[in-house]
Amino acid sequence: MAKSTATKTYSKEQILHWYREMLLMRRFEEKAGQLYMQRKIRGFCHLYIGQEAVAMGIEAAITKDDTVITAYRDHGFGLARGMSANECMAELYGKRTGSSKGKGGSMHYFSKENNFAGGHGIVGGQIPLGAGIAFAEKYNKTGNICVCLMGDGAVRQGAFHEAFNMAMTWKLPVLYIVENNHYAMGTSVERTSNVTDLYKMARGFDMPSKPVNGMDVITVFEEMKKAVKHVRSGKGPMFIEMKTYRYRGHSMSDPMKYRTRDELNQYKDQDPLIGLKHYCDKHKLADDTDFDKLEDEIKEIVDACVTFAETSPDPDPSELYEDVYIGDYPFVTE
Ligand SMILES: Cc1ncc(C[n+]2csc(CCOP(=O)(O)OP(=O)(O)O)c2C)c(N)n1
Ligand SMILES: [Mg+2]
Repeated sequence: MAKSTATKTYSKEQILHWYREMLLMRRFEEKAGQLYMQRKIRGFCHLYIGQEAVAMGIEAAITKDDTVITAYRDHGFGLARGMSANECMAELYGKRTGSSKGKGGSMHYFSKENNFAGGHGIVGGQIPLGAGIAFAEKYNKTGNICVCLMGDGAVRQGAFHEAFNMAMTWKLPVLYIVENNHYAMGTSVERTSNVTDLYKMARGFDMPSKPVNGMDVITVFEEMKKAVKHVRSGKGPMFIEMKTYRYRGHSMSDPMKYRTRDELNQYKDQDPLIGLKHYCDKHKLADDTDFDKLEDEIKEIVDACVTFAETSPDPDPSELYEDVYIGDYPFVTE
C-alpha cells in the first residue's frame, strides 16, 4: 500500500476528483491496449499505467496557464491537462478528429488550448524545448512556468546537460521532472550510469533537486506545490526525481525479460488508485458506492470515445502537407 506523507486531510471532493482523473487514465489506456491487440490501433503505443499519480499530482499543483511538455508516454498528461477522451482516442486511431488531426498518433498528443506542448518521440528532445518555453515565459513576463518531464533514459542524453546548464544560468522558470520508472526500454538505470539517484544529477549545475515518491498522488501534489512556488518566484529551475514504475511493457511488444514478477508486484502493492481508496477508508471519506459510481461514469466515457473514434473520418489525403511547419510560435505572446 502506498504510504502517504500527507500533511493535512483532504476533502472528499478533492480526493474523489483525483481518483476519477487517474481512473480515467487507467481505463482509457487499458482499452487502448486491448484495441491495439485487436489491430484497431497501429503504430507506437506506450502505456502510462502505474505512473498516473505523477501526472495527476503535477496537474493539481500548477495552473492551466502553465505549460506541460513531456516525452512519448503522453496519454496520462494529455488527459490530466484537460484533453477530451474523444480527441485522445481518435488520435490513436489516426482519425481526423484526433488532437493532432490523426497525424501524430500515440506519441504526439498536443493541445494548444490546454497548454500541452506534446508528446515527443526523440528521447530527451523535449528538454531543451522546455527551456525554450520557459525562456519565452520569462521574456514575456507572464508569471507562468513550464513543467518539462523526461524518462530516466533521457537524463543520459547530451541535451539534458546543455539545457540544464542554460536553464540554470538564465534562471528560467522551468520545473524539470524525471519519471524514474527504472527502465529505458529493457535497460535498467543501474546499467547506464554510476549515478542511480537521478536527482543528484542536478548538483553539477547547482540546481536544487530532490526525490519524491511518485506512486502517491498526495505526496506528489504537496512536493510539487513547493517546487512550483520556488520556480515561479524567479529563483530558477528545480529538478525532481519521481520514483515511479510502469506496470506494462515499454511498448506493446515487450516480453519483459529484464524484470521479475516479484519486482512488478512490489510496485503494484503501492498502486496510486488503491492508495487513495485506503486514504478514503482511513478518513471515512468515501465507500464502495462512491467508487462504483465513478467506475460506471468512466466506463461510459471510455466506451463513448471508442465509438467516437471508430465513427470519425480518416484525414483527407489533401491534408498531408498541412500542419507540417508552424511559423507562428504558439507560446509567444506579443
Ligand atoms: C534519441 C533517441 N534515441 C533512442 C530512441 C529509442 N528509444 C525510444 S524509447 C527509449 C527508452 C527511453 O526510456 P525512458 O527515457 O526511461 O522513458 P520511458 O519509456 O521509461 O517512459 C529509447 C531508447 C529514441 N526514440 N530517441
Ligand atoms: Mg524509463
